[in-house]
Amino acid sequence: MKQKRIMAINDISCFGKCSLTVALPVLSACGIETCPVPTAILSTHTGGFSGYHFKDLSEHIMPVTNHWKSMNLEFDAIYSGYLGSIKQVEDVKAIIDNFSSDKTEVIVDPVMGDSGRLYAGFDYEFVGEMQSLCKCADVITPNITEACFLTDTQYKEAPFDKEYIDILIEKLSKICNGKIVLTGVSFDEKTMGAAVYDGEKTEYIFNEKINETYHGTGDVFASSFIGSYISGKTIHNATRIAVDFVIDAIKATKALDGDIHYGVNFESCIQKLIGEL
Ligand code: PXL
Repeated sequence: MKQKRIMAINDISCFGKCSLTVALPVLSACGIETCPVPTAILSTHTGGFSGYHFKDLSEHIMPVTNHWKSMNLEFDAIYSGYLGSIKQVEDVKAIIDNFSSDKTEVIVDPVMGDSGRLYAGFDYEFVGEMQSLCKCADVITPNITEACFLTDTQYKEAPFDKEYIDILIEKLSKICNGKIVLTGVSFDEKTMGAAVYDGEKTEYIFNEKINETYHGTGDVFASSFIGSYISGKTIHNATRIAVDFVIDAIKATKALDGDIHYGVNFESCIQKLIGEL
């Protein structure tokens, strides 16, 4: 069997453990060759730091992937994360068109916001563009905030009632033809996890709830989910592995009093992740 290969379209935030600095090590640990398409380089991510350096790399996205196309490279998955502009979303749609085949899973993490707010630099026009990218996906992995923006639903704080989550999934299923893994789902004070909609029914996968919001956990979730899913786990098992990986990483960070903006100590949990695959 050939080694699996993923294209990861995301930024490099050089400090702060998110996007490609998470995706590359986690997917490599899963045994998957990961080819990055960096969308931007930043000194830090934009969540909680000021004065960061940001260099847009849009002009390189199509030349990099066009070269790969000319080499007839094939990918088992295309994974898109943080995209810095409408043009970049359009480029990702073109890349999906160029590389898609029956064997290519398109996984869109519609990175746009958290805690009820859009990240710096995003607006409603971008949300509309992200909606159209979700249409091209086999799987989307929004958090509750992103699900609310994508579906024009009022944001609520956890714990949620089941009806609210059912409505979000129902609305998301209208903008995405694929499967949905909705993160940040919690129905009580003690547990938190993800809702998995496989096209027919929704199932919930929970672990302990930890009250602080650590930065980068969405990317830790998406990368470990994709690594497990592309390694052959079912969508439910891959979600279980990712939910547990995120909680393990948060606990490891909390144990060392890690700053919530500095990302989570996922490195100390990689051994266990590998053991689950
Ligand atoms: O983790 C999401 C993310 C990725 N990349 C950049 C970000 C953020 C969230 O703030 O700023 C640059």
